[in-house]
Amino acid sequence: MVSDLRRRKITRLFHLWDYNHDGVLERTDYEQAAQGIASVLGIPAGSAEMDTHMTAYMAGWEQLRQVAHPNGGDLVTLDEFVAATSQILADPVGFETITMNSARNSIRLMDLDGDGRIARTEYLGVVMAYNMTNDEAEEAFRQLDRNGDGFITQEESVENTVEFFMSDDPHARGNWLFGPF
Ligand SMILES: [Ca+2]
Ligand SMILES: [Ca+2]
Ligand SMILES: [Ca+2]
Repeated sequence: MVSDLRRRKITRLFHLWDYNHDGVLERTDYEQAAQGIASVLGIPAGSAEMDTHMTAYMAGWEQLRQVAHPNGGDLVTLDEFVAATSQILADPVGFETITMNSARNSIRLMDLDGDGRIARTEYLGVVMAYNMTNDEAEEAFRQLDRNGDGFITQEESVENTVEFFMSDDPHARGNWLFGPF
């Protein structure tokens, strides 16, 4: 059972991950997203680093597919995604995996100068690729930089991620993790 607010947030995530925008999640969505991220990060094709990156990313797809379709099946609809995500999050290990991976990935992706935190300019540069307007991106950064010091740290990123997946408070800052919801 998921509240309307959490369903809206998870729906936002579904559409971001539906890379080819055909309304279902499938293996190729994850493969293409993983390759897109690899090119943002400058990971060379065919390298050992690329293997590690792809394996880690595709494990997320396998986990989702197995929870959504324990008896086989390769397409995940929005309803199945909402149900499977709730089920994964209800398990403490699944919860820890999702929140920590998500927080770590967002820092890796956006921390262009490698200082371990996300500056406003780094954030705006990356999220504009996700169909956010400039105003939406500015508002999202303002919310996610919890103490207003101009950077999203690892700790803030973890708190935001936990709120995104678990909070039913419409004013929780972490609701903005993937933009307007
Ligand atoms: Ca798709
Ligand atoms: Ca940085
Ligand atoms: Ca901050």
